[in-house]
Amino acid sequence: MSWLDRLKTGLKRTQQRLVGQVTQLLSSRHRIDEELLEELEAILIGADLGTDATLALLDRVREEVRQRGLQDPQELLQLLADILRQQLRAAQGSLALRQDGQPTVFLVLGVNGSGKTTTIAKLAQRFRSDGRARITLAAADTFRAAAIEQLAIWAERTGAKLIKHRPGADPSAVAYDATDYALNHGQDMLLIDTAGRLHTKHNLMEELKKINRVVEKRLGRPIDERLLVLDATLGQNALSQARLFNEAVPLTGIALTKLDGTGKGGIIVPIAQELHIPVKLIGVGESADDLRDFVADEFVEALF
Ligand SMILES: Nc1nc2c(ncn2[C@@H]2O[C@H](COP(=O)(O)OP(=O)(O)O)[C@@H](O)[C@H]2O)c(=O)[nH]1
Ligand SMILES: [Mg+2]
Repeated sequence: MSWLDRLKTGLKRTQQRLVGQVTQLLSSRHRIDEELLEELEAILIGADLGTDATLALLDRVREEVRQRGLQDPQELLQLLADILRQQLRAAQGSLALRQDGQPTVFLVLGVNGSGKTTTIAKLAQRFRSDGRARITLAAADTFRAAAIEQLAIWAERTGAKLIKHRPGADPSAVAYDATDYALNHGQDMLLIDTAGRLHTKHNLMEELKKINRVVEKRLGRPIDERLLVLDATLGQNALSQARLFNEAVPLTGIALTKLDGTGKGGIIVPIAQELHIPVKLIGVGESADDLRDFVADEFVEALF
């Protein structure tokens, strides 16, 4: 299956919930009027664009309808796709990969179950086949023994070096050792896995700040990507989660996972509009091929 087909399949539920409803509305009407636009607004808010993003979008729609003198409801679908494409393009970003021979370092963050460890595994596979083959994985999620084991399995499968300590050990110490290893052993990539849950939210955020600080100190430069893995099935809650993490550790990118498991993929619109953090990766399934760079044009094409 081509990537576009995978993406279409992955976005099927979002497509039905968002575009399906809009199409239905438009075909039941004969002209564009305020009542139609209000119903459109309700659909978009309900399809996880939320109030702010929807109102901003509808402002643009109204303006274009006026300027272009549109009357036929059928023309609204194309207009909507065009506006969305523009907005999502502004939020598209690509992964920062170093070209100077120094290890590229990713700190991967997110709540439990969002997909951090599997995202790391998928990235490791991809980097390996792209010729960035010397990869170190850091098991800085020391909160659960199972998390370390899971990463160890992926390290073995992808031929990566694993740096780990005992369960319960200081995650910053793991991250420090891994950074040290990556610098001393000519590694291409260092991918740091972190915990998504501690006894309190405060502890988690303090721990993440410390990991970030310790790694950057050892590197003598900023980490290349501080990547937040966000579960798309959370819908609107993904926004508050992103804000929380961003306060602790300034994020450089978002990986939006599990788009295949949800009709809530519309959440990418407020993520793009309100967070000002580039979306770099999207995940539409469990295999390595299902995690790709986010490309706004592809996304909109698959959706519409
Ligand atoms: N359907 C689907 N499942 C995913 C995706 N990304 C991750 N998962 C699954 O989500 C579950 C939790 O992932 P994991 O990496 O362990 O989350 P972590 O706790 O953040 O490390 C696993 O079963 C993954 O296979 C995705 O894009 N689509
Ligand atoms: Mg994990």
